[in-house]
Amino acid sequence: HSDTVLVARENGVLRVTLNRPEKLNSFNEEMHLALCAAFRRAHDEPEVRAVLLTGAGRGFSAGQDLGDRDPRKGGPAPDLGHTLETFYNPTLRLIRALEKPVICAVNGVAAGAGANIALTCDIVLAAESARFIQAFSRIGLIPDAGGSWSLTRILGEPRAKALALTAEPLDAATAAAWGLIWKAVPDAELMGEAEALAARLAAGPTIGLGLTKRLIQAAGTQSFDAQLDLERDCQREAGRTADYSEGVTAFLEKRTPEFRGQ
Ligand code: T3D
Repeated sequence: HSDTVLVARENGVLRVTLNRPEKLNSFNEEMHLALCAAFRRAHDEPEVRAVLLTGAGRGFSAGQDLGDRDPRKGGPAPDLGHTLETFYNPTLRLIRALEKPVICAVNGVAAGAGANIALTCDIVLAAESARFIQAFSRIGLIPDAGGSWSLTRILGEPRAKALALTAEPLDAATAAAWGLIWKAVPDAELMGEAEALAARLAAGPTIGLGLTKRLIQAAGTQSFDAQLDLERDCQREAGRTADYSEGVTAFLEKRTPEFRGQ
Protein backbone atom coordinates (compact mmCIF):
# COMPACT_ATOMS: atom_id res chain seq x y z
CA HIS A 1 0.00 0.00 0.00
CA SER A 2 1.11 3.51 -0.73
CA ASP A 3 -0.38 6.96 -0.51
CA THR A 4 1.34 8.14 -3.69
CA VAL A 5 -1.93 7.33 -5.45
CA LEU A 6 -5.25 7.73 -3.64
CA VAL A 7 -7.95 5.33 -4.77
CA ALA A 8 -11.59 5.44 -3.73
CA ARG A 9 -14.70 3.86 -5.17
CA GLU A 10 -18.03 5.59 -4.88
CA ASN A 11 -21.22 4.86 -6.81
CA GLY A 12 -19.43 2.95 -9.53
CA VAL A 13 -16.69 5.55 -10.03
CA LEU A 14 -13.11 4.63 -9.14
CA ARG A 15 -11.46 7.91 -8.33
CA VAL A 16 -7.69 7.76 -8.77
CA THR A 17 -5.63 10.72 -7.57
CA LEU A 18 -1.91 11.10 -8.25
CA ASN A 19 -0.63 12.22 -4.88
CA ARG A 20 2.91 13.57 -4.71
CA PRO A 21 1.90 17.23 -4.87
CA GLU A 22 5.24 18.52 -3.55
CA LYS A 23 6.86 17.01 -6.67
CA LEU A 24 4.01 18.02 -8.99
CA ASN A 25 2.91 14.36 -8.97
CA SER A 26 6.00 13.27 -10.86
CA PHE A 27 6.43 9.51 -11.08
CA ASN A 28 8.66 7.45 -8.83
CA GLU A 29 8.54 3.67 -8.87
CA GLU A 30 6.09 3.47 -6.00
CA MET A 31 3.63 5.76 -7.76
CA HIS A 32 3.92 3.74 -10.97
CA LEU A 33 3.09 0.50 -9.19
CA ALA A 34 0.19 2.12 -7.34
CA LEU A 35 -1.29 3.61 -10.53
CA CYS A 36 -0.98 0.32 -12.35
CA ALA A 37 -2.66 -1.47 -9.44
CA ALA A 38 -5.52 1.06 -9.53
CA PHE A 39 -6.22 0.33 -13.19
CA ARG A 40 -5.98 -3.39 -12.55
CA ARG A 41 -8.57 -2.95 -9.81
CA ALA A 42 -10.77 -1.01 -12.25
CA HIS A 43 -10.53 -3.98 -14.59
CA ASP A 44 -11.16 -6.64 -11.96
CA GLU A 45 -14.04 -5.12 -9.99
CA PRO A 46 -17.40 -5.29 -11.74
CA GLU A 47 -18.64 -2.58 -9.35
CA VAL A 48 -16.26 -0.14 -11.03
CA ARG A 49 -18.06 1.26 -14.07
CA ALA A 50 -15.94 4.35 -14.77
CA VAL A 51 -12.57 5.75 -13.69
CA LEU A 52 -11.81 9.37 -12.84
CA LEU A 53 -8.09 10.17 -12.91
CA THR A 54 -6.78 13.46 -11.51
CA GLY A 55 -3.88 14.98 -9.56
CA ALA A 56 -3.56 16.40 -6.04
CA GLY A 57 -2.33 19.96 -5.57
CA ARG A 58 -1.59 22.49 -8.27
CA GLY A 59 -0.34 20.11 -10.97
CA PHE A 60 -1.64 17.02 -12.74
CA SER A 61 1.77 15.39 -13.27
CA ALA A 62 5.27 16.51 -14.26
CA GLY A 63 6.14 13.10 -15.73
CA GLN A 64 9.17 11.15 -14.62
CA ASP A 65 10.68 12.18 -11.26
CA LEU A 66 14.02 13.45 -12.50
CA GLY A 67 15.42 13.27 -8.98
CA ASP A 68 15.47 9.50 -9.56
CA ARG A 69 17.50 10.02 -12.74
CA ASP A 70 20.24 12.28 -11.34
CA PRO A 71 23.44 11.47 -13.28
CA ARG A 72 25.46 13.22 -10.56
CA LYS A 73 24.57 10.44 -8.14
CA GLY A 74 26.86 8.15 -10.13
CA GLY A 75 26.30 4.51 -10.96
CA PRO A 76 25.37 3.11 -14.34
CA ALA A 77 22.98 5.12 -16.53
CA PRO A 78 19.49 3.63 -16.33
CA ASP A 79 18.16 1.81 -19.39
CA LEU A 80 15.14 3.99 -20.18
CA GLY A 81 13.77 1.41 -22.60
CA HIS A 82 13.57 -0.91 -19.63
CA THR A 83 11.98 1.67 -17.34
CA LEU A 84 9.30 2.42 -19.96
CA GLU A 85 8.55 -1.24 -20.52
CA THR A 86 8.49 -1.96 -16.78
CA PHE A 87 6.76 1.08 -15.35
CA TYR A 88 4.93 3.23 -17.93
CA ASN A 89 3.79 0.94 -20.70
CA PRO A 90 1.84 -1.63 -18.66
CA THR A 91 -0.34 1.12 -17.21
CA LEU A 92 -0.88 2.79 -20.58
CA ARG A 93 -1.85 -0.54 -22.11
CA LEU A 94 -4.29 -1.15 -19.25
CA ILE A 95 -5.97 2.24 -19.78
CA ARG A 96 -6.54 1.52 -23.48
CA ALA A 97 -7.65 -2.06 -22.88
CA LEU A 98 -10.01 -1.27 -20.00
CA GLU A 99 -13.52 -1.65 -21.38
CA LYS A 100 -14.90 1.06 -19.11
CA PRO A 101 -14.71 4.84 -19.63
CA VAL A 102 -11.64 6.58 -18.21
CA ILE A 103 -12.14 10.29 -17.58
CA CYS A 104 -9.13 12.46 -16.89
CA ALA A 105 -9.45 15.79 -15.07
CA VAL A 106 -6.23 17.66 -15.77
CA ASN A 107 -6.19 20.00 -12.79
CA GLY A 108 -2.91 21.76 -13.61
CA VAL A 109 0.32 21.40 -15.51
CA ALA A 110 0.78 18.10 -17.35
CA ALA A 111 4.35 17.66 -18.57
CA GLY A 112 6.29 14.84 -20.22
CA ALA A 113 4.80 11.43 -19.54
CA GLY A 114 2.26 13.21 -17.31
CA ALA A 115 0.76 14.89 -20.37
CA ASN A 116 0.74 11.72 -22.39
CA ILE A 117 -0.84 9.58 -19.70
CA ALA A 118 -3.67 12.13 -19.66
CA LEU A 119 -3.97 11.95 -23.45
CA THR A 120 -4.29 8.16 -23.27
CA CYS A 121 -7.51 8.48 -21.24
CA ASP A 122 -10.86 8.36 -23.03
CA ILE A 123 -12.30 11.75 -22.14
CA VAL A 124 -9.97 14.56 -21.05
CA LEU A 125 -11.21 17.69 -19.33
CA ALA A 126 -8.66 20.31 -18.35
CA ALA A 127 -8.75 23.33 -16.08
CA GLU A 128 -8.39 26.52 -18.11
CA SER A 129 -5.12 27.23 -16.28
CA ALA A 130 -3.66 23.80 -17.13
CA ARG A 131 -0.83 23.46 -19.64
CA PHE A 132 0.30 20.47 -21.69
CA ILE A 133 4.06 20.37 -22.18
CA GLN A 134 5.97 17.82 -24.28
CA ALA A 135 8.94 18.52 -22.00
CA PHE A 136 11.07 15.65 -23.33
CA SER A 137 13.12 17.61 -25.85
CA ARG A 138 14.27 19.97 -23.09
CA ILE A 139 16.24 17.11 -21.56
CA GLY A 140 17.23 15.23 -24.70
CA LEU A 141 14.48 12.61 -24.69
CA ILE A 142 11.73 11.62 -27.10
CA PRO A 143 7.95 11.82 -26.45
CA ASP A 144 7.01 8.60 -24.69
CA ALA A 145 4.02 7.27 -22.77
CA GLY A 146 2.23 7.00 -26.11
CA GLY A 147 2.76 10.68 -26.94
CA SER A 148 4.37 10.18 -30.32
CA TRP A 149 1.31 8.10 -31.23
CA SER A 150 -1.48 10.20 -29.67
CA LEU A 151 -0.16 13.57 -30.76
CA THR A 152 0.32 12.43 -34.33
CA ARG A 153 -3.00 10.60 -34.54
CA ILE A 154 -4.96 13.42 -33.02
CA LEU A 155 -3.20 16.49 -34.34
CA GLY A 156 -1.34 15.35 -37.46
CA GLU A 157 2.37 15.70 -38.08
CA PRO A 158 2.71 19.51 -38.24
CA ARG A 159 1.35 20.22 -34.77
CA ALA A 160 2.74 17.01 -33.25
CA LYS A 161 6.22 17.84 -34.45
CA ALA A 162 6.09 21.47 -33.36
CA LEU A 163 4.88 20.58 -29.86
CA ALA A 164 7.42 17.80 -29.44
CA LEU A 165 10.40 19.59 -30.93
CA THR A 166 9.86 22.94 -29.18
CA ALA A 167 8.37 21.74 -25.85
CA GLU A 168 6.26 24.90 -25.88
CA PRO A 169 3.36 24.75 -23.42
CA LEU A 170 -0.08 24.28 -24.94
CA ASP A 171 -2.90 25.93 -22.99
CA ALA A 172 -6.09 24.01 -22.29
CA ALA A 173 -8.31 26.16 -24.52
CA THR A 174 -6.04 25.60 -27.52
CA ALA A 175 -5.76 21.89 -26.71
CA ALA A 176 -9.57 21.75 -26.83
CA ALA A 177 -9.77 23.84 -30.01
CA TRP A 178 -7.29 21.46 -31.67
CA GLY A 179 -9.27 18.41 -30.59
CA LEU A 180 -6.48 17.12 -28.35
CA ILE A 181 -8.83 17.04 -25.36
CA TRP A 182 -12.61 17.09 -24.89
CA LYS A 183 -12.88 20.47 -23.15
CA ALA A 184 -11.32 23.24 -21.15
CA VAL A 185 -13.32 24.12 -18.05
CA PRO A 186 -13.04 27.10 -15.67
CA ASP A 187 -10.72 26.02 -12.84
CA ALA A 188 -13.38 26.22 -10.14
CA GLU A 189 -15.75 24.03 -12.16
CA LEU A 190 -13.33 21.33 -13.27
CA MET A 191 -13.81 18.74 -10.55
CA GLY A 192 -17.58 19.21 -10.34
CA GLU A 193 -17.94 18.75 -14.06
CA ALA A 194 -15.56 15.79 -14.19
CA GLU A 195 -17.33 14.09 -11.27
CA ALA A 196 -20.73 14.60 -12.85
CA LEU A 197 -19.50 13.14 -16.13
CA ALA A 198 -17.90 10.15 -14.39
CA ALA A 199 -21.08 9.53 -12.38
CA ARG A 200 -23.21 9.73 -15.52
CA LEU A 201 -21.01 7.27 -17.39
CA ALA A 202 -20.82 4.94 -14.36
CA ALA A 203 -24.62 4.79 -14.45
CA GLY A 204 -24.55 3.93 -18.15
CA PRO A 205 -24.75 0.66 -20.08
CA THR A 206 -21.19 -0.37 -19.21
CA ILE A 207 -20.84 -3.25 -21.66
CA GLY A 208 -22.08 -1.11 -24.55
CA LEU A 209 -19.79 1.73 -23.55
CA GLY A 210 -16.83 -0.63 -23.34
CA LEU A 211 -17.58 -2.05 -26.78
CA THR A 212 -17.91 1.50 -28.12
CA LYS A 213 -14.45 2.32 -26.79
CA ARG A 214 -13.06 -0.85 -28.38
CA LEU A 215 -14.60 0.04 -31.76
CA ILE A 216 -13.37 3.62 -31.82
CA GLN A 217 -9.87 2.53 -30.87
CA ALA A 218 -9.89 -0.13 -33.58
CA ALA A 219 -11.05 2.27 -36.30
CA GLY A 220 -7.65 3.91 -36.71
CA THR A 221 -6.02 0.73 -38.01
CA GLN A 222 -8.89 -1.08 -39.76
CA SER A 223 -10.34 -0.97 -43.24
CA PHE A 224 -13.97 0.13 -43.60
CA ASP A 225 -14.96 -3.46 -44.36
CA ALA A 226 -13.18 -4.86 -41.34
CA GLN A 227 -14.73 -2.16 -39.16
CA LEU A 228 -18.23 -3.06 -40.39
CA ASP A 229 -17.51 -6.66 -39.40
CA LEU A 230 -16.37 -5.54 -35.97
CA GLU A 231 -19.46 -3.35 -35.53
CA ARG A 232 -21.60 -6.38 -36.38
CA ASP A 233 -19.86 -8.49 -33.76
CA CYS A 234 -19.94 -5.81 -31.09
CA GLN A 235 -23.58 -4.94 -31.77
CA ARG A 236 -24.44 -8.61 -31.47
CA GLU A 237 -22.82 -8.62 -28.05
CA ALA A 238 -24.46 -5.33 -27.01
CA GLY A 239 -27.82 -6.61 -28.19
CA ARG A 240 -27.60 -9.50 -25.74
CA THR A 241 -27.13 -7.31 -22.66
CA ALA A 242 -29.77 -6.68 -20.02
CA ASP A 243 -28.97 -2.98 -20.35
CA TYR A 244 -30.07 -2.98 -23.99
CA SER A 245 -33.31 -4.62 -23.02
CA GLU A 246 -33.79 -2.07 -20.25
CA GLY A 247 -32.91 0.81 -22.59
CA VAL A 248 -35.55 -0.13 -25.14
CA THR A 249 -38.16 -0.89 -22.47
CA ALA A 250 -37.52 2.45 -20.75
CA PHE A 251 -37.83 4.27 -24.07
CA LEU A 252 -41.16 2.63 -24.83
CA GLU A 253 -42.39 3.30 -21.30
CA LYS A 254 -41.23 6.93 -21.57
CA ARG A 255 -39.04 6.71 -18.45
CA THR A 256 -35.34 7.00 -17.62
CA PRO A 257 -33.52 3.67 -17.99
CA GLU A 258 -31.87 2.04 -15.00
CA PHE A 259 -28.71 0.46 -16.34
CA ARG A 260 -26.86 -2.06 -14.23
CA GLY A 261 -23.78 -2.59 -16.32
CA GLN A 262 -24.89 -6.08 -17.36
O1 T3D B 1 13.15 8.09 -17.03
C1 T3D B 1 12.44 7.29 -17.62
O2 T3D B 1 12.04 6.24 -17.08
C2 T3D B 1 11.99 7.59 -19.02
C3 T3D B 1 10.67 8.25 -18.99
C4 T3D B 1 10.54 9.58 -19.13
C5 T3D B 1 9.21 10.21 -19.07
C6 T3D B 1 9.24 11.70 -18.79
O3 T3D B 1 8.24 12.18 -18.32
S1 T3D B 1 10.62 12.63 -19.16
C7 T3D B 1 10.10 14.29 -18.76
C8 T3D B 1 10.25 14.58 -17.30
N1 T3D B 1 9.58 15.79 -16.91
C9 T3D B 1 10.06 17.00 -17.18
O4 T3D B 1 11.09 17.17 -17.81
C10 T3D B 1 9.30 18.17 -16.57
C11 T3D B 1 10.12 18.79 -15.45
N2 T3D B 1 9.35 19.83 -14.79
C12 T3D B 1 9.17 21.06 -15.33
O5 T3D B 1 9.61 21.35 -16.41
C13 T3D B 1 8.41 22.03 -14.49
O6 T3D B 1 8.42 21.61 -13.15
C14 T3D B 1 6.95 22.20 -14.94
C15 T3D B 1 6.90 22.92 -16.30
C16 T3D B 1 6.22 20.87 -15.03
C17 T3D B 1 6.18 23.09 -13.90
O7 T3D B 1 6.90 24.27 -13.68
P1 T3D B 1 6.55 25.16 -12.42
O8 T3D B 1 7.44 26.39 -12.54
O9 T3D B 1 5.10 25.35 -12.32
O10 T3D B 1 6.98 24.31 -11.13
P2 T3D B 1 8.46 23.99 -10.58
O11 T3D B 1 8.86 25.03 -9.62
O12 T3D B 1 9.36 23.69 -11.72
O13 T3D B 1 8.20 22.60 -9.82
C18 T3D B 1 7.68 22.54 -8.50
C19 T3D B 1 8.44 21.53 -7.71
O14 T3D B 1 8.27 20.24 -8.30
C20 T3D B 1 9.94 21.81 -7.74
O15 T3D B 1 10.49 21.34 -6.51
P3 T3D B 1 11.07 22.37 -5.43
O16 T3D B 1 12.08 23.22 -6.13
O17 T3D B 1 9.86 23.15 -4.99
O18 T3D B 1 11.64 21.49 -4.38
C21 T3D B 1 10.41 20.94 -8.86
O19 T3D B 1 11.76 20.60 -8.77
C22 T3D B 1 9.56 19.73 -8.67
N3 T3D B 1 9.41 18.99 -9.94
C23 T3D B 1 8.70 19.36 -11.01
N4 T3D B 1 8.82 18.45 -11.96
C24 T3D B 1 9.62 17.48 -11.48
C25 T3D B 1 9.99 17.82 -10.17
N5 T3D B 1 10.80 17.05 -9.45
C26 T3D B 1 11.25 15.90 -10.01
N6 T3D B 1 10.91 15.52 -11.26
C27 T3D B 1 10.10 16.27 -12.02
N7 T3D B 1 9.74 15.86 -13.24
